[in-house]
Amino acid sequence: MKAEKQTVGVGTERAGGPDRVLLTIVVPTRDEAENIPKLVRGLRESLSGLDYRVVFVDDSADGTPGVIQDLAGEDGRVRLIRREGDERRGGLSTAVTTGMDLFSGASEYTCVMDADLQHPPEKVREMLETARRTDADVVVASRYAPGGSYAGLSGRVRRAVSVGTKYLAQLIFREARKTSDPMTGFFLVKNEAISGLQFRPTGFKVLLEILVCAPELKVVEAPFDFQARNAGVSKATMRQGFDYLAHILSLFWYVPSAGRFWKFALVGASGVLVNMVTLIVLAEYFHAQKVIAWMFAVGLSILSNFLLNNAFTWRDIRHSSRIHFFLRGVLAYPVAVMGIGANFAVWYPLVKYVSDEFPYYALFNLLGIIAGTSVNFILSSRLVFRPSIPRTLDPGAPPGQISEGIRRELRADRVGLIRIPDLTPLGEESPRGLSSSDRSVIDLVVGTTHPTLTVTGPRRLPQARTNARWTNSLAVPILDEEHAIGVVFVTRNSTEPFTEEDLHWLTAYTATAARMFE
Ligand SMILES: Nc1nc2c(ncn2[C@@H]2O[C@H](COP(=O)(O)OP(=O)(O)OP(=O)(O)O)[C@@H](O)[C@H]2O)c(=O)[nH]1
Ligand SMILES: [Mg+2]
Repeated sequence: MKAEKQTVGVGTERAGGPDRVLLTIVVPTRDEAENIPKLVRGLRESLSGLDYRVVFVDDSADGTPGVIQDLAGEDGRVRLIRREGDERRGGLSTAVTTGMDLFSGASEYTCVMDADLQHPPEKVREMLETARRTDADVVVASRYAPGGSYAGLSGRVRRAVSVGTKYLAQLIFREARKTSDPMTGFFLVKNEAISGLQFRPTGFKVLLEILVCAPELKVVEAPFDFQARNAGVSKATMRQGFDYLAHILSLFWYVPSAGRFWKFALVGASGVLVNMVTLIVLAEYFHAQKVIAWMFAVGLSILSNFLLNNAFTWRDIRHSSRIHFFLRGVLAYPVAVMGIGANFAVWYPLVKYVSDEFPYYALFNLLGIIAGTSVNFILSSRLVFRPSIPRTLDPGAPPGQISEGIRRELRADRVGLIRIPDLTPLGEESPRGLSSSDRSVIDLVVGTTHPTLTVTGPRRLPQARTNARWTNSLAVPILDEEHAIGVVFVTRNSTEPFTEEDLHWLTAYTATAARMFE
C-alpha cells in the first residue's frame, strides 16, 4: 500500500525558511519504519539541552512516513521531507544532499547518519563537541580509526568491498587520506566551511565528495563501533558499486585539484605514445637518422606533455600572461630531463650491479619509470606549475602595496580595495571615478556575495574584429560572517579578457583580507 502524502514538501520547507538551530541531523530513509522511533529517542537522550532538529529525507514505500509524521506531531524538532516520483532520482545520494542543502543556511552544523542504528545516536553529541573543541570543519565517525570497528558490516564480501573501496579512494585522492574512513555515511560538517559547494555525487559517498571538492577543510576523526543493522533490510546493491566507480571518475575528471599525480602519470603515458609514434614514423617512413628522429620524438613528447598538463593536470593554476605561458613551456624541458635522469639513476645501477637478465631489467625499468615520474611531478608542481605569488595576501601590509601586487599579477588597469557601505577606498590608492556600470557590478556583488566576472562589449553590435578591446572587471566580496564589508574591484581594458581562473585566483588571494576592511 502506498503511503499517503502527509508531508512537509520540499517546496514548503524552503518557503517558510526554517528557524536557525545549532545542529541539523539529516537522515535518509527508505523503509525504516521499525528503526525510526528508537533513533529519535536515542537522539533525544543524547542531545538533551542542545538546540537541534532531525530531518528525515524519505523515499519509502512502507509506513515510514507515517511513523515520522506521528513523531513530528509530538516533537517539533522532527521534520519530514517526503520525496515522490522524479524527486527520488539519485536515491540515497540526492536524499542526503537535498537535506543538507535545505537546512545548511539554518544551522551551524549538519550531521548525516543512517536510520538503521548502525550509527549510534550517542555518538552525535561527542562529534559535535569534538568539532567545537578542535575547530574542525569535518568530524568523521570512523569505523577504521583505532578504537573503532566495522564488525557490524554483514558478511565477508561486504567487508572486503568496504576496505577495497576505501583504499582505492585513498590511492587516487590525497584528500581522502585525511581520514581513515572516507566512505562513512556518518559525519558532521560545519556548514560555513562548505557553504556554496555544489554537490554532484553520482554514488552515495557524500563525504568523499566534500573532502575532494574542498581540499582545505580541517578533518578530525571520532572512532566508533559500527553496529549490525537494527531492523529492516539492507539497500546496498551491486549497482551502488558501479555508481561508486563512476563517482570516482567524475571527481577525477571534474575537480581540477583531485588526483593530480595520476593525471600527471596519465599525461606521461600519452607522452610515451607520442614519442614512440614520432620516432618510428620519422625513422621508418622518412628515413631520418635515428639520432635526429630520437631528438624530435623527445622534443615533441615533452611539448605535448606540457600542453596536456597545462590543460588537464594543472588547469586550475593560471599563467599570468602569454610570455609566462611560453616560459613555463621552456622550463618544462630541463624538468623533464631531470626526470629522465632520475629514471636512469635508478635503472642503470640495478641492471649493472644486480642483474641484467629478464625479467629483472624490465622490472627495474618499472622502478625507474616510477622514480622518474615522481621526480618530474615534484619538480613540475614546484617549478613549472607553481602559482606565481603566494595564495593569500598579508592583511597587515599597506593597501597600496597590496593593490599594486594584484595589479601586476592580473595585468590590471585599476585595482580598488573598496570599503562597504560608503564605497570609500582603503589607503591612498583611489578607485578613481567608479562609473555607473562599475557601481552596478559592485552593488550586484554586495547583494549576492558571489565573486563576479564581467566582460563588457564596446558597443551594442557584435565586434567586427577579434583584436577589439573589451572592458573587463573582477569583483570579489570580502565577507564578515555573511555580509560584504568590502569589495576588491579590478578592471582591465584589453584584447585579452579576464578568465574564470583569474577570478578564482583573486578569490583565493583575497580570502584573508577581511581584517583590512574592518
Ligand atoms: N531517502 C533514501 N534513503 C535511502 C535510500 N537507500 C538507502 N537509504 C537509507 O540510507 C541509509 C543506509 O542504507 P543501508 O541500506 O543501511 O545501507 P548500508 O548501511 O550500506 O547497508 P547495511 O550494512 O546492510 O545496513 C539507511 O538509513 C537507508 O534507509 C534511498 O534510495 N532513498
Ligand atoms: Mg545500514
